[in-house]
Amino acid sequence: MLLAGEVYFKTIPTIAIFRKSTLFVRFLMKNAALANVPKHIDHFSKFSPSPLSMKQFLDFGSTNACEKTSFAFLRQELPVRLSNIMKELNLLPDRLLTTPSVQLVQRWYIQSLMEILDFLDKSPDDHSVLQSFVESLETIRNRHNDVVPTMAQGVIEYKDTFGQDPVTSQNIQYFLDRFYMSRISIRMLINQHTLVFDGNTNPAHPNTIGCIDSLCDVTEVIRDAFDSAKMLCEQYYLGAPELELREMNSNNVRDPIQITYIPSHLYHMLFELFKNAMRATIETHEVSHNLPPIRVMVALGGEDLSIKVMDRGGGVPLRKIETLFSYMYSTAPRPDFGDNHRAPLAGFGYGLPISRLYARYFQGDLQLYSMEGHGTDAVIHMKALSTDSVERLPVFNKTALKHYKVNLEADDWCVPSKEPLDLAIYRVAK
Ligand code: W6P
Repeated sequence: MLLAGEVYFKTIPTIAIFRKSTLFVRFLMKNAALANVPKHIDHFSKFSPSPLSMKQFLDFGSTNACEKTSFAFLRQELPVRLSNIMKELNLLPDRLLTTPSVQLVQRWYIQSLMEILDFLDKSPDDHSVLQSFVESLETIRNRHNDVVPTMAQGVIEYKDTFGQDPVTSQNIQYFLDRFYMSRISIRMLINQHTLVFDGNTNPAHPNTIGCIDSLCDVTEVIRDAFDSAKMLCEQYYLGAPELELREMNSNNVRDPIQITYIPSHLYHMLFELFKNAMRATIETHEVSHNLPPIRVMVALGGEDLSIKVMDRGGGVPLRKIETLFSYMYSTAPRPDFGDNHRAPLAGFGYGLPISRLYARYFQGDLQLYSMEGHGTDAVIHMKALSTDSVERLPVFNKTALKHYKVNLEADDWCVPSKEPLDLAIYRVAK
């Protein structure tokens, strides 16, 4: 192929030769860069990611820090976070790693890593460098928009070929929880940098820096999320339960409940919980005329801010609660919703496990307490103090590595037998 090209060059005008050869040189350089990627991943994965606190995020957006500082931090920290998780991606079982979907995601990560590494030898004092950095981050963010559905497709491809079993499900759960947490954190860094340094401040929200609101009005977000879920619910079911909201600010009963938080993350979690609560309520009260309301309790203490969403939707047996958070058991091929069959309100995709990751990302949690026969309480716990709100990040180390090694040892809990034990064989002669 190369020889044929050389022969061809001789017969075409000089300008075309020049163009062809630059393209060829670029092709060679791109491949050289690609060949060095594993070395870079090895290098950057030796560093632990540096978790940021809410205060540090806010400082990057105020007078304490400047774009140059943020640039210098990100061109190191983004490769560290990318490389740490790329190491784990590489440890997935071959049967999953080699699916077309997972291969595609892996190429996106490699491409994005290379684009950021390009900035390592550039000067933070050059204004055009800072500008093209913002543009690169925006390109990278868009490239990774569909990571979640693409990985879900990979899991479907795996299930179609190999079926599902508890061990694989557990391994996929371990990996995807860490992978999506890493993704949430990387997008957070990118969003903060691009929002803060695109030159516009948001006059409607003077308390916001990037996507963080230092006075996030929790009650307002609850009402917004409820109203959106209610609109969807009314479209599907021609009715929706009402909201009954109570709040308790133990610090000062009269004060509104406000914390430093990312309103979009809180909205995402609440919207998901409300959709589930509404679906359960409607589906267990179809015949009855009055639906029991969804009751929400918000409590602010000295350490925690908790939100409990209570439905009377019949509940879920304890055995099935874990599967609500399972990536393997909750991925089904998206049904082809025709004109008169719409997507169900809730229960498809990764809504709950990813909502739990949003809660955990800043040291909180999301838990379900259900009573089959009655209803479900879903609780979001968040840190009330911005000093406690620090990113919770996966790190690739020996402990993580162990999780990817096949464990052939027997479990340390008995497997319950399906057959009742025949006590006759233990009967002793008198
Ligand atoms: C249910 C199942 C569920 C999941 C998440 C939140 C609320 C509910 N209610 O029945």
